[in-house]
Amino acid sequence: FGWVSAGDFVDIKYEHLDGIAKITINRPEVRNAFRPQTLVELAKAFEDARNDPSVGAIILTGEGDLAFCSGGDQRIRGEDGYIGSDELGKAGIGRLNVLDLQVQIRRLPKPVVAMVAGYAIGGGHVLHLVCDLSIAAENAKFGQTGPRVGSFDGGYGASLLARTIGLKRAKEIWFLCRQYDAQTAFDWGLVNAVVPLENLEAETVKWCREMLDLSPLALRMLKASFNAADDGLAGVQQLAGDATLLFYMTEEAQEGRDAFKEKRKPDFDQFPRRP
Ligand code: 1HA
Repeated sequence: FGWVSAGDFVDIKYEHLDGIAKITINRPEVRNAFRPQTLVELAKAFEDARNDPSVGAIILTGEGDLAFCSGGDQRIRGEDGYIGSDELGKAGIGRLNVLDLQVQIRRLPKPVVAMVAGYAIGGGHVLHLVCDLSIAAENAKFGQTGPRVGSFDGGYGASLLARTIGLKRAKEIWFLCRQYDAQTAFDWGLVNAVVPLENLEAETVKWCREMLDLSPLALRMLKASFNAADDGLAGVQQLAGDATLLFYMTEEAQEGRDAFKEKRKPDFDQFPRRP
C-alpha cells in the first residue's frame, strides 16, 4: 500500500499515506490485547494525527488477520487494573487508561475508522465502537466478555452500544457474552460494511479517501454534533468550541480583538443584529 512510518513505537505501528494516518495495535501474540504502555503509545499517535494538518482521516486497526483487539491484557491485570512494567506500573498501581483513549477518539475532530479483521472483543470491542465508522472483514467477530472475566465497561461500552444498536441488543451482548459474526454486526448497525478479508484495507482506504475529498470543517462540525448530546456538557463544550473557532474567523469577532489592542471602544454597530 505504501504506508510510511510516522514514528517509532513498541506496542503499535504509526504510519501515514496521502492524508490518512494508520494506527495499528501490534501485539498479535495476544490477539492485540493492550497494556498501559500500548494505550500511552496510542494516545501519542492519535495526538500526532490530530495535530498534523496533512492528516484528514485516521484508521485504527490491529496487526494480522486474527484480531482487531482483544481488550485488556489479562496477564498483567492486577488487583486494581492493568499494571505496566515501566513507570506506568510504579508501585504496582493498576490503570484503566483505555477510558482516556475512548474519550480522546471521540474528541478528536477528524473521522476515525476502525478496520476490523478477526476479534474485536472486550475492551477491544469498545474501541471499535467509539470509532466513527467501522469496516469489518468477513472473519470479524464481535462481543463483550466482561461478566465472564470479571469486568465491565458501563460507560461508552454500555451506553454508546445501546445508542448504536438498541437497548435490548446491547444488554444481550453484555449479559450473555456471546460472539457475533460480521454479518450479524452489519445487520444490527454495529459496522458500516463487511468485505472479504483481502479487500479490507483497500475498502477502508477508499472510505477514507472519499472523506478526504469533503470539507474538513463540515466533517469536524458533524462529528462534534453527533457526539454533543451523548457527551453532555463536555459535548456541548466541544461543539461550542467549534462555534468559537468559526466566530474568531469573522470580522465581528476581530473587531473586538482589534479594539482591545488599539485601546478604543469596539464598534459593533457595523454588524447586523440578525433576526
Ligand atoms: O472491560 C475492560 C475495561 C472496563 C473498564 C475500564 C477499563 C477496561 C479495560 C479493559 C477491559 C477488558 O478488555 S475486559 C475483557 C478482556 N478480554 C477478554 O476477555 C478476551 C480474552 N480473549 C479471548 O476471549 C480469546 O483469546 C479471543 C476470542 C480474543 C481469541 O480466541 P482464539 O482465537 O481462540 O485465541 P486464544 O488461543 O484464546 O488466544 C491466543 C493467545 O492470545 C493466547 O495465549 P497463548 O495461549 O498463545 O499463550 C491467549 O491467552 C492470548 N490472549 C488473547 N486475548 C488476551 C490474551 N492474553 C491476554 N489478554 C487478552 N485479552
